[in-house]
Amino acid sequence: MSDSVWISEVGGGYGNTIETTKHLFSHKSRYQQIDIYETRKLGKLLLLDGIIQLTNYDEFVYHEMLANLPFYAFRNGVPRRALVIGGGDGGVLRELGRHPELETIDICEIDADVIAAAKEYLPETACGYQDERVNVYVEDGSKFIHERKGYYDIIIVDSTDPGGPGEPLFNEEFYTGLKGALREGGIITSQGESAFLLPDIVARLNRITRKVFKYNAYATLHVPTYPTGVIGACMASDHCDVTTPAREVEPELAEKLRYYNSELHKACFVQPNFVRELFK
Ligand code: SPM
Repeated sequence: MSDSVWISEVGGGYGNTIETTKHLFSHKSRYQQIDIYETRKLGKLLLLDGIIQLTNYDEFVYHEMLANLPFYAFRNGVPRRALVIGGGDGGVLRELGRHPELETIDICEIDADVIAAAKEYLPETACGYQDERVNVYVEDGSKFIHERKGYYDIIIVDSTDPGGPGEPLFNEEFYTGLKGALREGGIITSQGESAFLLPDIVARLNRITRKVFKYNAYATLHVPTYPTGVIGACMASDHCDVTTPAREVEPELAEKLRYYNSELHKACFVQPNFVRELFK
């Protein structure tokens, strides 16, 4: 008898389906339904409210890019203070932790149960919490940023889709708050959705970041287990163009990274015509 169960994320007339072999964790937190599965081919799978957040198979793409695009685009010296909003699985923390230049790595995740579940079932990403520079705040990120005015060099918004607890992270007020939490030279990067699947949200994020910041840009990342196989990283700064790296990746780190490199940093911002149209 097979233990195989196919789990689908469906939405927008489209779906992604993954073969699972064991339901490791299921819990309704104050904010959302949290599920973790063992899959047949992709390692573990994390879903929040039925939306695919990560698999061990391809999470490195998303986490390396969200952490390293702002880290290497930063031009006011090197980044010292980083904030992650959301990202309770710890994957962005793990990537930031590879940089000894960072003195402070704060994370503001609204759902303590996501953090606890990740620590229990997803050690591959939750290992990011073991870094002694990491400070955990279980709070609403849209409020937290107002307590840290002019403080961070890079802020990474690793949100869920709009609609759940991530909803307040998709409006102009939030991005204005992010700008206020940056110090001179600061850069933000946020989960920017797929232009194939959610063009209205991609266009909205572009409109907001273009209005609030002097420079903005949209990167495309290849994440096969997200519906449509791609997702965006939305970047913005008042200080500099973010589409070229200011520094090369250190050779020892370059050997460890599986997706990010300096050439890709430049290439991921080149958009096809239908995305350029969205941004007009
Ligand atoms: N640290 C990983 C968390 C991932 N956060 C982003 C998830 C976005 C998933 N939505 C993709 C679009 C289709 N629903």
